[in-house]
This record gives sequence, C-alpha cells and structure tokens, in this order.
Amino acid sequence: MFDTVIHSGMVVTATDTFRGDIGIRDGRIAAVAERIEGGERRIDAGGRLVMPGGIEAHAHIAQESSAGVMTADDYYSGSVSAAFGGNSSFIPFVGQHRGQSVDDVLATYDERAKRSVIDYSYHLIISDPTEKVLTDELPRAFGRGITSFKVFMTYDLMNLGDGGMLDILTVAKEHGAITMVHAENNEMVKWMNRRLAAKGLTAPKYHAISRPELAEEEAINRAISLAKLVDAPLFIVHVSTAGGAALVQRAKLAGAKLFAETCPQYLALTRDDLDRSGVEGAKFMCSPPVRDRATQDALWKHIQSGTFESVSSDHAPYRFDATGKFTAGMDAPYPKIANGMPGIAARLPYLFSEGVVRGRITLQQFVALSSTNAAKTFGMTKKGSLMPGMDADIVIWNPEVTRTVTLADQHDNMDYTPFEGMELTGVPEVVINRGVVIVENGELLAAEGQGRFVARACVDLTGKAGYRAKELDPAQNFGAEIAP
Ligand code: DUC
Ligand code: ZN
Ligand code: ZN
Repeated sequence: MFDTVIHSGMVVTATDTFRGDIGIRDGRIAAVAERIEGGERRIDAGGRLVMPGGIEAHAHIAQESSAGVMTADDYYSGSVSAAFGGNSSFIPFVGQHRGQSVDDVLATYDERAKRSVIDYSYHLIISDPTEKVLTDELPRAFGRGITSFKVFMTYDLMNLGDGGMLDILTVAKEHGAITMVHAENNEMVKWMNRRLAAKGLTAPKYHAISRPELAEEEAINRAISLAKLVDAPLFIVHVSTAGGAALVQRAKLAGAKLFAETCPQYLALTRDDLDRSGVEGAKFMCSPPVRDRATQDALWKHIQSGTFESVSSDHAPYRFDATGKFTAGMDAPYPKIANGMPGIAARLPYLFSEGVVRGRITLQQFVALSSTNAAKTFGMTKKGSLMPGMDADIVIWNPEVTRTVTLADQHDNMDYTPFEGMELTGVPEVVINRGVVIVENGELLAAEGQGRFVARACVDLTGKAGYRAKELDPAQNFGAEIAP
C-alpha cells in the first residue's frame, strides 16, 4: 500500500527526533510509525537523519538585475544545484523592473520555471508600484498564490521611497501577503561611493566599506517603523549586522509582525575575503556586504536565540567573467561589478556542519531554519514537516561524512564557489520531492520540469500581537477611517 518506505532512520522534525519509518503514497506522506512493512521500494536510512527537504526561501534564478545582468543559473541548473544541496523546493524572485507590467513579468518567469526539477513558488519584486500594479496586478498575483512581495530601500532603479513602501505594505496586508525588504540606506551608500570614487578607491574591497553597517541598521529601523505604522507583516532579508539583528529582536519582543533571515556568507566570510589580489575579491561581493568576525559571532547568537526564522542562501550567481561580474570590463570600479554570490547547494551543508556539528544549534533548530519556518512564513502549507498528509519532501542526511567543498559538488552553472575548500561534515544523500527521488548518492534522477508551482497561503501570524498606531485607530483619531 506504499509506493516507498524509508526505514530504520532517525526522523528529525522541528520539534522531535525519533527512530521511525515513513510511508509514502501518491507523493504524500501516508504514515509515520515505529515500523512500517511493505512498500514497492524500501530505502534503508540506517545511520542517517530523515528530515523535511530544505526550502530555499531566497534565490535569484533566471533573473535580470536592474543593470540588466542575467544570473548564470536558470530554473534547470538552479534547481539541480538546490536539489544536490538537500532542497526539495525553493522560492526564487521574480523581478519587475520599472515600466514593466507584473502580469507580463510573471508570464515570462512561468515559461522559465517550467524547467525546474524541484517545486517552486515566487517572491514578486516590485520596483514600479503604479496604480494598476497596486489595485489590479498585485491582487491578481496574490490570487494565484504569490503571497510575498519584495521591495528595495536601496539602488536608484529599485528603491521605492518610504511612501511607495507604505503603499506596498498596505496592499500586502489587505491581501494577507507579506512584504520583504532589502534594507540599506540608499543615500548613505551613494555618499560613500562618491567619497571613495573621488579618491580613486574603486577596487572590489572598497565595496565592503561602501555599504556601512549603519546603512543597514538605519534602514531596518525605518522599515520596522513603516510596517508598524500600518501594522503589516514584514520580512527583513539577508540581515548582515549585529545592530540590525538586535533591532529585529527588540521589535519582535514588542510584538511586531516581523520575520527575518541571515545567510551563510555572513557567518562564513569577512571583508578580508574581498581584499585578495587583483580582482579576486569580486567573488565575495554581495549586498549587504560580508562584515567581520565579531559580527559572525553576534549573528550566531541571534540564530541560537530565535531572531531569525531562516538561514537562506541569497544565491545570486554571477560568473567571474564578462557574462556576470564583469559586464563592464575586468577593471570595472566596484559599483559596476555585479553584486551577489552563489550558495544554494552549500547552504544546508554549511548550516549543518557549522551549526549542528559544532554544537551551536540543535537538530530541531536546523530543521526549523532550513525548512519548517520558511514553509510557515511563506504559506507552503504542505511542506516543511513530516506529518501524514504533507508532501513527501524529504532529505536523507548522512551526518558523519566530511567533504571538502568543491565547485563540481555545487552542480550549478558557476565558475567559482565562495565556500571552496571548506571542510563540512554532513551531506544530503537522498532528496525526495513529492515522493520522487530526485537525487541519490551523487546522481541526479529528476526529470527536467518535474517541479510544480506551489500556490501559497497567507503568512502565518500566530503569536504576533501586532501594533496599533494611535493615529490610525478610529477611537483615537477623531474617527478617521484611514487604516488599511
Ligand atoms: N540583494 C539580494 O537580495 N541579492 C543580490 C543582490 C542584492 O542586492
Ligand atoms: Zn537584497
Ligand atoms: Zn537576494
């Protein structure tokens, strides 16, 4: 009565660890029990961990940057890389650039995404919130289960300004969607760029200081205030500073409808990595930039204490050549070098090795940070858990094997990995998406296009008290009905 039974493994969820078997039927988990007999196929998970498949909640796949540079990974290579890294679903970004219709952009990505080997949804980046977008296109996107919208507080071609952000926060809230934000103060960054350029300091390493920690802290503080004004849910992406994380922690304690993530690069790399000979440092350029050792320690403490829902890769693959980093030439100044680094395959191995193996986080926290919380925050109601009825999205993990990170193991379209040479313990051996084994012992078994679009539900705001601005409360604002 089961298509597949995974037996003899140690089942790990966001709440428990137990010796158990899992029975899969028609792509769903049909039973979880101490012992399950039968099954057309039996997979021996002895000595292994059996966990919900990773959900990569932050990736740039087949996406043009605002400068017009296309990522090296499309939905095939990006999803293959994700699968080899233990993920059974992901939520890449769909980018609306100025002047584009959201409907058209979504139609383009629907074509691109047909090649995915894992299940997928999209976060929708809004850079042009026209009346039509706000009143017509966003509700339509929401209607098809795209329940997260991302905005930028930096980059001249993306930045919405505070008013535009309030509009998006309000529309998102009205529909039960969540707004995600890239929080850096645009003017601080531009002022630093001007000062550095005036002195001719344009090598990649100066990228690291061009985007000050204060620029992130100021913008996170402002983003939280804007979201509080309209009592809307907010997700702060790629938090890179101790100060920013502390602001998130404090606002959460006060009940804000707030969520946040950090990324492995902020735990693994420092600004010294940008200070390599020639233009080598460009491999380590991302925004916000990687910081220093003290920041890494602080971010781990915030991971341990629950400031972050997720650790996401922010996979933004630009090759180390004229198609990626260097479209403006090999000697381009840092503001013209594409921003971002790959990491979708390294995310879970890094988090497991540096987190679980090093004793910084529990197995439960690993599952929560890599899968369960993303499912809850972003409305993937059938994923992120191993309960009967859920999609059979499972990773069988060998916690003992130690591997040195190589480019070949990333299985992406990149020509470098920023994690090259790191020794990581713990590898995903079998990855299953809706009951289909897509990766097994280093081999890709998935058919191109086997991934399905996941229509998502609303953000889960359980336990978030929210905030009522007096001036938006009809009982205290002379009855003005201006609240969303
Ligand atoms: N923000 C991202 O989230 N990814 C790549 C570059 C950026 O600015
Ligand atoms: Zn960003
Ligand atoms: Zn990103």
